[in-house]
Amino acid sequence: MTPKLMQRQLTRRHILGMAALQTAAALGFTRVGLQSARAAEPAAVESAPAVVVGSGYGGAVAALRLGRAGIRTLVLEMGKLWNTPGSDGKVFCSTIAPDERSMWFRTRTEAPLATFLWLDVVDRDISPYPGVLDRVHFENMSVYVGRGVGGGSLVNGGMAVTPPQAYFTEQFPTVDAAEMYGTYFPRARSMLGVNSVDPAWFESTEWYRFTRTSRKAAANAGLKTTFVPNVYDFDHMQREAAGTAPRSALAQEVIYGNNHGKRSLDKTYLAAALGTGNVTLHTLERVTGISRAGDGSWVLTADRIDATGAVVETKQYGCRYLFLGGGSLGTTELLLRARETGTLPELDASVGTGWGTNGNVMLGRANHIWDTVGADQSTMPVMGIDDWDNAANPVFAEIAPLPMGLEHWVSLYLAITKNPERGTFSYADGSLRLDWSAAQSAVSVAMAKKLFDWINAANATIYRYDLFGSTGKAFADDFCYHPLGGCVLGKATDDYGRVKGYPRLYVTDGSLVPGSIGVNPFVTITALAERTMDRVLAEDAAA
Ligand code: FAE
Repeated sequence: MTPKLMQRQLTRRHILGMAALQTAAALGFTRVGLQSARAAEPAAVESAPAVVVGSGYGGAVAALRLGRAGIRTLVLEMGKLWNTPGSDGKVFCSTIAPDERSMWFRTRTEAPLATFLWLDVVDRDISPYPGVLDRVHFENMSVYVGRGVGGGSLVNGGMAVTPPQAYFTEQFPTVDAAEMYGTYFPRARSMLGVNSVDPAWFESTEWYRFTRTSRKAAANAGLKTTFVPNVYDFDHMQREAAGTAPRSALAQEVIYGNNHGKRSLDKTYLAAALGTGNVTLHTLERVTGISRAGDGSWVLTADRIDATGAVVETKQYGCRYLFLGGGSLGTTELLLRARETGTLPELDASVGTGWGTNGNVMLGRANHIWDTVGADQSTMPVMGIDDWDNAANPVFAEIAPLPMGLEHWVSLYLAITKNPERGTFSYADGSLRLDWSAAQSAVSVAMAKKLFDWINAANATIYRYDLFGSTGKAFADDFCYHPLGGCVLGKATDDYGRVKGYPRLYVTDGSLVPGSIGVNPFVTITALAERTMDRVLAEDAAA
């Protein structure tokens, strides 16, 4: 096949995959595949050569590469397929008017910024529903994760950052960095649809005034800022600004989903995976158990839930190859449960260890009255303060939006610090526990504080104490966006994500990353998954 013909075919298949996702959503199917686009609901696939758990970055890469290799694959995702408009004509709700679609089975939203001027004006009462954003609570840390076809890609800020090679090598000493930076990072960026804001538009548009104001404050402190690519389509964003395209990033949409513009995984990897014709997707099915049959094949138990969260069916699936892409929390929980309940007793002792928050800390600064941030703010971050090379206090701080539709003079940041602390998961009494102390979070806070004390001193500004609850704290030290680790590459698995002790069981998601990667993590997770799939398909397909 000529490259041109191949490209045309792939595009056609990609379009078929998108059509399958759309048709299935419109008809309310919980099973999606090319068959369901053509005919009525297909027969259930109860066994397949390969099963993928979860449809975030790790799961989506696995599904596409298996499908392209001609291997019939079933993807099980506990969240919904987000493609059907609600009564307001929109698939997702905005951050300022959240409804039941916003959060995973809650009676009230739990936004990262809990208060404004110490007032409880941000969160709203909602009806329980399989909404798109979850906040999973542990004793001293809560973790935000996406739920739905596309996982975290549905709710994240789209920042598509490749880590500095030196730090990647520090974190993954046994991985060939030249191959990662020469092959897998470029492949991941291209597949994810990474692009960059036009610098001229950035300098002139009201929508990024907030970023320019933060850049000025950093420059006053002698600090370097850097543009950061994103998967949001910046041509679309410019058309939003011009009034020629429907608004999403410019309409306060992000953590509860974007109705337009964002190249989330359902538009990229997953559409292409379904387009191969070999991949079927079941939604609202939560895998609860993994065991091994006598012939060495895998047996999965899954609960199918309805929109109220009630379990309507408990199903069993069989497969020869099992890929875990449930994310740092989801995959670690499944493996720990299997080890502790004795269904996979040989799992390595390191399963559940090496977990970190990527050093996440959120904070706000109060600008002077003349340093406005603008009432109009794009929800897609495009710049970071890059002080990672400062060996005494390495920090990379994303300049985050706070789009409230009014001027509030707040500069918001998500700092990624080089916190060496690691947490450990355990599984007892049917639930996952995280051993992570407030003192471990305090390490991240101290590093963020050092950088931002410096910025405040250089600008004669102060922190905002009104954003993270009524206690008046300046640093959000009790939640993270970047859970990493729990099933670390080279420890719980071999150097390619093959789980130790169990042939044909693989991990492809953020649980492989040892707690920290120094930048926003999804490009790294995607690139590592691409590397794993290349190796596994070349070596294990006949196993
Ligand atoms: P993930 O994307 O979480 O996917 C796991 C999937 O598995 C989910 O769809 C789950 O519902 C599903 N699942 C879990 N357990 C089960 C089970 N037992 N049965 C069936 N399904 C299951 O995993 N990162 C960036 O690089 N740039 C950003 O700008 C950025 N912003 C963020 C903003 C927010 C608000 C949040 C929450 C995260 C952000 N992140 C960002 C982090 C990023 O989204 C995250 O690292 C990746 O999504 C992790 O990818 P995984 O494949 O590990």
